[in-house]
Amino acid sequence: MASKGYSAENIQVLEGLEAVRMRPGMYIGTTSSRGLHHLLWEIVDNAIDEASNGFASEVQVTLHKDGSASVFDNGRGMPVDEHPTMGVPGVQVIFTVLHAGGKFNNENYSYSGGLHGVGASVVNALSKWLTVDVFLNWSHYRMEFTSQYDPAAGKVEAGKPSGPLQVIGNTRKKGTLVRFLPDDTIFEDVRFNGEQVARRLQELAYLNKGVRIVFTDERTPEKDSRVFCYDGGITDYVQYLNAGKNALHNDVIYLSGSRDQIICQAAIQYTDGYSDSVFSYVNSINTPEGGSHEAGFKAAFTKCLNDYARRIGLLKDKDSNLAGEDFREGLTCVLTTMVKNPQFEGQTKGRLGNSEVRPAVEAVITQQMTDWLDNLKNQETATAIVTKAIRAAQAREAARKARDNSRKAAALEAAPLVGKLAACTGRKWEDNELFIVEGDSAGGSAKQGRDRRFQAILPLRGKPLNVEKKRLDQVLANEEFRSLITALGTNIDDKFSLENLKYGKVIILSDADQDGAHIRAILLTFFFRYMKELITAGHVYIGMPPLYKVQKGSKTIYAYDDRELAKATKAAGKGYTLQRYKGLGEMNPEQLWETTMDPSQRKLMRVSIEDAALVDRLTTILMGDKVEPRRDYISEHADFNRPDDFELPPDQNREGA
Ligand code: 1YM
Repeated sequence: MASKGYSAENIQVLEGLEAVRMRPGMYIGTTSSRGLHHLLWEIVDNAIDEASNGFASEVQVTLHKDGSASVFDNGRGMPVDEHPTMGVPGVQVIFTVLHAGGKFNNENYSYSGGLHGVGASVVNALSKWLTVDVFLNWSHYRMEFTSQYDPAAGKVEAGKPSGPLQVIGNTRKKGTLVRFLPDDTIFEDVRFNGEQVARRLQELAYLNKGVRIVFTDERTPEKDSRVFCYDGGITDYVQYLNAGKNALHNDVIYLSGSRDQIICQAAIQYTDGYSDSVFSYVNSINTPEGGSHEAGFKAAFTKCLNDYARRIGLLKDKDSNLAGEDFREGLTCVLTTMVKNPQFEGQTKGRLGNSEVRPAVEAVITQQMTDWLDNLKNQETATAIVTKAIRAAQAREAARKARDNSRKAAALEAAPLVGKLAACTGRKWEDNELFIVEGDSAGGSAKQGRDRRFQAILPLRGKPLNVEKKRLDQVLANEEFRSLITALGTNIDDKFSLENLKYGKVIILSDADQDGAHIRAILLTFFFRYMKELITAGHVYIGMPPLYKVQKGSKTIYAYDDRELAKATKAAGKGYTLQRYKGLGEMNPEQLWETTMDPSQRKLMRVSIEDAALVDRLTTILMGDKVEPRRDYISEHADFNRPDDFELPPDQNREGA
């Protein structure tokens, strides 16, 4: 009986993991680089859970030379005793049964991220091999799994134990070590991006106060190793985000509390800037689209400050309340919440849906913020915040007038705009593309080379205004941006509406030099600050002109980076000519079409905001007025040309390939 039940369960187990390999997208969303990294985050999340629940103090993440990744935590160690119904060790269940996480769920684990909720077994199913070492009860245990073709079965056996749980020896260590090699027959690209991994680990370290996270990239010649550990948690995070800015007050405001089992923390610091930077998280997962927790925070924050402004007489009876956005000008805030069963909604699952969270966060923030405002030692800062908000309200009114005027002006100036913008003839906005091209001469080539049925060209004369240092009314006074806004049709800032967008793709085309990088950065900053949804909805792209042309006889190969150049010259053999393109202007219309505009051949990068907080910090550093952080950043990242160095992690879109 027992042995029959055991083998039946075994069969079911194997079928389960094979389903993951049949439809990986259903479990990890995509098999692109993002999906690959998702495997690592599944394991890291388990380790961080162990630490945030107080059982582990350190998490080590290592990218190995052989392409595998490993994660270690010094916690309790995964259970190795026999599972009551499965009859196999706990670790084996965890790695071979889909959604096994739920079986072990108890009070301690009720705040897990659960964005995809797939767990360790999915990582195993999508790996060539996976090993788990458990250090527990003074013993070192190991179990190994492989996914490989079984000729007898005529199929791939997914995540199958290579043998039983072994006892390797004695140990003083405690914890769990998981190492795995992603399967290159599943993923388009199996190389982990060290920078991306480090960035997320740093974020996790800020969100999990006091946890020491050690990141090592053994693939680099120097074996890069970095330690992230922040005793101040999100307070340190806010200071880090404000690194390039002038803070209005030194002490970060820290609010925390819980209500109805919802734990909530906020760290707040104002700067003399104008942007509104609220970064919210649920169970350590970023929610760039906001949701009920953010709504609760904003409502409470605005109400407390309005009440306070009246109490101290900065707002009079006759004055109307200040708007939430006025209190958020120059605000940097990190808001975290821990929620059981979070529901993520929206196109990119970046918004918290749980309605019970709003009143809970609102209550915590109201109570905490009221206490903070009542404290005598905070009066100076509190007054400065209200004064700044009053000025913001006045500026908002001025901007509204400017916008109305410029709307009228834009209508009057329709003729010169048409002269600049070469519109396309197609009527379907989704298919239409707007190329924003650096320089009149490249603009001319693009106009001649394009397919006018769906490609429109907007040439930019010289460098556009650096919007980071400007207010909305000044941005609107700038002719380059006015023609861009009019061309897109969406309007901007709080008047932005994606519904009126006239182009499915907005493509930035600039030269591969410092100037080009700067123009690109300015445009991205503009989109980021005033049309964020254009980016989050995936409409912004960076065109990638080739860097080299390798010609031999009548055969031409274009190379888009140094790796491709090496390949091209090798393929060409002896006697080729090499041309390095310094600017778009060096290409004639046909070449520009072939290499950069033709959807079947070109390379585009889609711009995404994966970690908006760090992007925001970088836009400030690169575009703001403090020189020093900018110089440090640029000298650290010498090759400033490629957009990934701007750290807007783009999804590499090899279109048409
Ligand atoms: C390197 C990854 O997974 N650590 C880890 C995992 C678990 C435990 C301890 C643990 C949990 C419990 C009891 C409990 C578990 N994870 C799972 C699952 N590090 C890493 N450390 N004893 C040990 O929850 O009561 C189950 S146990 F399923 F989520 F993977």
